[in-house]
Amino acid sequence: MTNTKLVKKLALYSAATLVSVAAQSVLAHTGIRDVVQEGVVSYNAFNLSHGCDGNGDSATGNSKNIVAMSSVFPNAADPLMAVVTKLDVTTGAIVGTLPDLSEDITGVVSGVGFTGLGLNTVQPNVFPNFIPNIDKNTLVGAHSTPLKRGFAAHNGPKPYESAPIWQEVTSGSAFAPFVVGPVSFKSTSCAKSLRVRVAEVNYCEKGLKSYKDSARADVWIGHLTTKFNDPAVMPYSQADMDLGKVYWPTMTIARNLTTNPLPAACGDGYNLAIEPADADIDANLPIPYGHAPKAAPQFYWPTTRK
Ligand SMILES: [Cu+2]
Repeated sequence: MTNTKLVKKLALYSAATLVSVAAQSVLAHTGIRDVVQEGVVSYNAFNLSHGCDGNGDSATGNSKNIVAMSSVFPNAADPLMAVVTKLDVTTGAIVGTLPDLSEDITGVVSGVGFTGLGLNTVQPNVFPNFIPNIDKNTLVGAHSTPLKRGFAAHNGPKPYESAPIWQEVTSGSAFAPFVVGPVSFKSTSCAKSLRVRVAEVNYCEKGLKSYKDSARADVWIGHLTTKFNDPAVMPYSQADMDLGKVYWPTMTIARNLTTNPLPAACGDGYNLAIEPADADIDANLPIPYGHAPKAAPQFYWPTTRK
């Protein structure tokens, strides 16, 4: 082996070591693959990095295979369906709240939500049974298509049956793709980035009899809502909540500080975060029950159909 090849191989080994260390960390939850650059369309994805109740999240028990997922993005037309905060660029502490993104993000109108996120769906997806979440009342884009809010997917058996995401023995990545962008920062804004927090659930069990199983799902909203009210299925502790440590799958949209620098008066500026409000999560994160493609034929917790 040449020295160049040896160096390449060593680099691969250390990268693999980093990945396996990360996979065992409690922070190796479902995340979002790529940072999004300002002004660019991003073909991105959730990275479902481990199964339920194991592989680092739990001291005991094996990880279960994933059989479904659901998601909701903070892009509702009603700004009351999202929470917008300003964050200190160094500490991440919340330094303010905003009614909407109209001060900072190009194209956002005062009193309207973040419909310009540019969310679009991608098929095939992580499972063959695909359920887009569409707001038929809000038309967006050049072709006036209904606003997409998120999506769910499951592995059947109907109408299409597919393998689960295999996680029983060892953690592995599975991508649930989506598209966002382009998103740009106003030249007058002092924001350096926008952290888009997305509610996401991985399901490992389905059916009414699973509703008390703590390994039925991993719910990535980091806090309790009226419907998602079981701390056993999310990385949750009251102590963490008191410290403001709430885990979200987070997609960072980075400002281009070269072509769109902060105005001098901004100082260090701030980061922005937007997340779906609890009412939006409870309305749109559960997988609806019914017949595919509009809904899943099985019950996935939580559902209003019991
Ligand atoms: Cu995790």
